Amino acid sequence: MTRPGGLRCMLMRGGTSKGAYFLAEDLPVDPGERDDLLLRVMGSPDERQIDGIGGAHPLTSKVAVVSRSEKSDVDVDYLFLQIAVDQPAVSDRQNCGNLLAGVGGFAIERGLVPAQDGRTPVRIRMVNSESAATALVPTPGGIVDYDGDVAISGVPNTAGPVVLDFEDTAGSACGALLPTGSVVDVIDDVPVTCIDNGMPVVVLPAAALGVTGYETPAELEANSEFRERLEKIRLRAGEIMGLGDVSDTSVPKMSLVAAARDGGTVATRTFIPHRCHASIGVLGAVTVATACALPGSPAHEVAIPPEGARFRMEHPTGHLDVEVEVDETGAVRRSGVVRTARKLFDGVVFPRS
Ligand code: NQM
Repeated sequence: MTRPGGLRCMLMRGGTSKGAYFLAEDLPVDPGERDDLLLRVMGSPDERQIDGIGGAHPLTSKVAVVSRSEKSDVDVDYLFLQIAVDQPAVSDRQNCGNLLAGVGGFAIERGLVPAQDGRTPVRIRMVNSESAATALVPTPGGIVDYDGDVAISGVPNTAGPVVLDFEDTAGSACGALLPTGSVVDVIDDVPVTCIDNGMPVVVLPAAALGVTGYETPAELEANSEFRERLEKIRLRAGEIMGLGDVSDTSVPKMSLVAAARDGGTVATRTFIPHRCHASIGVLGAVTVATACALPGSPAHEVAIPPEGARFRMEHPTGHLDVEVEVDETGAVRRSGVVRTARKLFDGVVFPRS
């Protein structure tokens, strides 16, 4: 429902990201009109997004568009849109497993899915990648409960667990888990794995780029020589991954890997793709974990493989645990993660005219 001059919107933290959640019916059907409206809602283009509700960083300039699904085997459709901060650009070329954590609760709150007493499973079609996920949302007494005692790195305070199970994520955007057909490609003398298990990512050893992989995001972002080389590799990787000219797109992401320092599987620093992530994206982490599981990959060489399926991905503000099972042929059996989400605000947003 739109209100005069405004539109219904819920602001949520999903995992380590924050975004505006809309029902599809509250937005224009035409994608061009919709994107123009969303730029005005978020306050883009402007590096401070001062005239909108965006948080002036790619991780807090995100939108989830949710609707009842027409497919019989899923409850809701979730379209993720990345709203550029300082460019007039909206992209649907990637998925977001962090905002996904809020989709189930939002769908229940908006009456798209009836809540059960205890936990409510919400089957979600991730429109960007034509893959599916099931979110288990805490709903004691039939009401979404965001509170709980689960801590995730990168978020102060605890919240209720949202268990996410993914299906068919391999080749989400590139059509194959290993879109170049190889576990290792060499670009600009750097051995890389071009891989897509829910997120197209180029996984590369930090040491081959002359950094340790333990720097802070600010230190890496300040290193312009390193960033130029990283972007050069990314542009070439985009081509061989079948993504075309990626100079203006948010994928592939670039994940540097180094030996774990804190008891985890591997240490990561991820560029998304121009800013360095404060932690790591969910599907990004699933994808890097998959690279760690593939013998012969540079990630496998530096990783300490877990005994079971749980990979602890170290990142600048802690770690993210993901579950990935790969069979002996290198095919992905299953993947999943536990996240938290929280409703921050529910109301009417007024875009600039
Ligand atoms: O990889 C950031 C995030 C993401 C995406 C990005 C994400 C994912 O942390 O599933 O969640 O890689 O742009 O929200």
